[in-house]
Amino acid sequence: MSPSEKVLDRHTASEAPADPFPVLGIDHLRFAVGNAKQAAHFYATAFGMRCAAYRGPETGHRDHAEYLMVAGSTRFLLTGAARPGTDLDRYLAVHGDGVTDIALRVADVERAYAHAVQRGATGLAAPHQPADGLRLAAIAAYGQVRHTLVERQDDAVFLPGFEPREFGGATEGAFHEIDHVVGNVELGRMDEWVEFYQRVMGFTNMKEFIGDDIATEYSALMSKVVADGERRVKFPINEPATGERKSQIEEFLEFHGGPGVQHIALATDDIVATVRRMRAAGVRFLDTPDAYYDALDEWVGETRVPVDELRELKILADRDEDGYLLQIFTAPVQDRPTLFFELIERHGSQGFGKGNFKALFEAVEREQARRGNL
Ligand code: TYF
Ligand code: FE
Repeated sequence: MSPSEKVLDRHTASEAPADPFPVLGIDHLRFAVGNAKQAAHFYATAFGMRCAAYRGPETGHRDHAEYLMVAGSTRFLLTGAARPGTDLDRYLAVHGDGVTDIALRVADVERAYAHAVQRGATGLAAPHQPADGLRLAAIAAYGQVRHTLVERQDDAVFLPGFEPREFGGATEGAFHEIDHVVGNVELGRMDEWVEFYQRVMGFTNMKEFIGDDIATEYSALMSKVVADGERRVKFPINEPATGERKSQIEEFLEFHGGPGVQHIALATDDIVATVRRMRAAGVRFLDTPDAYYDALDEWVGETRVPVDELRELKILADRDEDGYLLQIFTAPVQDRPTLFFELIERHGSQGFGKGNFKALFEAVEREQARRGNL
């Protein structure tokens, strides 16, 4: 950038209206689970996360048992029902285990909530202060997913009633942050939800998308990505596309019982170590045929990891004008073919693995066929 362009940039920046909905990042993801005690054990042993805090009947929180699992800046809040008759029971009966809240950290809850509601978002909880240095509100997103808006001072408690509880935590091969969170919505509604994030949060489209071309050829899905101006939060939104075979998105909608979070991408600095430890702990990843690795050199070239090691672990690679990335996808992590995870190690590329869509979707379809859902 030349000095004159810099001046121009500053000039336009100062005249542009301030971001009405500045998002500082994902505060945490809340998971509704059938048994939080056992889910916490899974995320500790299989994912290498550390339990940091707990609240439940023993701590005066009567209805739910909740475990806070952390890895770097990643926070998963696992919520189970500690008694019958809660809303959680009804959620679980329909949807099974899944993500119910993509909580966003904001600088000013009052302002963010007022802006969101004024722009047409459905308010689920008005701004309130449940503890010192902690202010919360909530708005509705797709399906049963909500966005809790979190304004917290660094010394605030995670949520009221949480007490320290420590177990788990891998010494190596952990991931450190959430890279993106993907939503599946009904046929024909992707653009509505893209528009929701633009209108309500001021998000913009990222250039990577999956259009009809890819949809009809392999996977029968369409996808667009929205992100905040600082690219701290990235939300791809998928919808099914009509093809010859049943879309993987339709399979999700059927088994989840409507729209919901399809996958969570976790960023790691050492995908090889992360995949090795997760495989050793019994996590199953999607398979990739050898032919993929035979051709890899031609379009991706050198990466940090020798191609033989990528082949051994079934890690995918992609390159664009900004750099490359390494990525891999787990099989679904619960009984239903719904939520799964992605591990991603970025080296410059800000994409989502466009070059891998064909290989990836073919692998997804093999899994669908194994379940008899293709
Ligand atoms: O987040 C993404 O866009 C990539 C690719 O069903 C992807 O991880 C897209 C759709 C899908 C699985 C992976
Ligand atoms: Fe992804």
